[in-house]
Amino acid sequence: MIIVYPSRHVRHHPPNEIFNGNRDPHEEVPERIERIKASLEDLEGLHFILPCRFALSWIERVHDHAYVDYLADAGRAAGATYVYPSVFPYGEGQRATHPVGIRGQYSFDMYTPISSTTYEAARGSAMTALTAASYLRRGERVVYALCRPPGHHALRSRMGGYCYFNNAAIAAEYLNDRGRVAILDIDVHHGNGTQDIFYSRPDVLVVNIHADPDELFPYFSGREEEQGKGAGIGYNMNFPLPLKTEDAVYDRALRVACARIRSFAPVYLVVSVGYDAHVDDPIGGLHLTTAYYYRIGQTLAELGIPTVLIQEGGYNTETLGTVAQTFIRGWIAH
Ligand code: SP5
Ligand code: ZN
Repeated sequence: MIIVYPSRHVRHHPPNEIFNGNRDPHEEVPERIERIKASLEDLEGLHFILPCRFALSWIERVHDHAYVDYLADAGRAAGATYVYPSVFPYGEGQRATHPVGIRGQYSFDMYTPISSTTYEAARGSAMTALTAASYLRRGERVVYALCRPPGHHALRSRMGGYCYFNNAAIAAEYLNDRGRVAILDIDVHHGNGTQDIFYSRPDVLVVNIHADPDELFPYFSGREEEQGKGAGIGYNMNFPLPLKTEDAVYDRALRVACARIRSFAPVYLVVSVGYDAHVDDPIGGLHLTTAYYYRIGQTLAELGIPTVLIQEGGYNTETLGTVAQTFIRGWIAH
């Protein structure tokens, strides 16, 4: 198995997030990916590579050019300080080069920050996903992209939920040149960005298993009745689960999700892998065990579809490494 690791992600490290008016420590830290990588290094037969460069046009197959530009510009304006959509003025010595309303136009939440390092990190994360996808197109069966920052909340032209570019959607678009692609999202949060990007499309199936959005971020999407629109009706599927759902109930949803993916018969599978459905995650809400991640790995590998794994969330830096390693061991052992 090839693991793509974006070494430059470490430069994106927002110290805080502003949530419900509080300045909390930021959960989406560089250590997440470092822990996962370190733990995977203990496994035999994995090959670690750095991302390659791809044209920006691959990102712009998914994201509006104006949004991509904004992210770069606003980052330059912010400088070294992290700027939050809900905090204005920007900070000492900083000048708003964009009216604050523009920030609202390009954000769907109030706490995902930008600094001068964000654009480069987000681009590197997208390149990580593209690199993984390119190995798949060259015949690899499974490639794991350790993307950071994550991507599945990012809309065509809005950031949010710690996400800037939608890495899974970018990989899926790249792979879609060769035929139908299915995306399965097992992050505990609903992948609203991925759903929205492909909502009208019958050639990309999007399946999401997540905690009930009445209870958990992103709150405004992820309901069962969201099934696609126009030509895309029937090609979006949501499995919202009650808080504290344990392995057995989750597994029933996973099996229905896999049956739908099989019937869709995709050429490629993209999995948005979050480890935040784990019982020990600080911001999740589901109660999956470490051992169950072995079963998830096995179950997905058994689909037998060439797969790119895209890292999304997972915030307990103490357990992340073990959970990721267990998931990959399950995959390899299937
Ligand atoms: C990719 C991904 O998993 N994004 C998740 C975004 C969820 N954001 C919710 C923010 C609320 C958490 N803040 C609580 C801080 C407690 N220390
Ligand atoms: Zn998440």
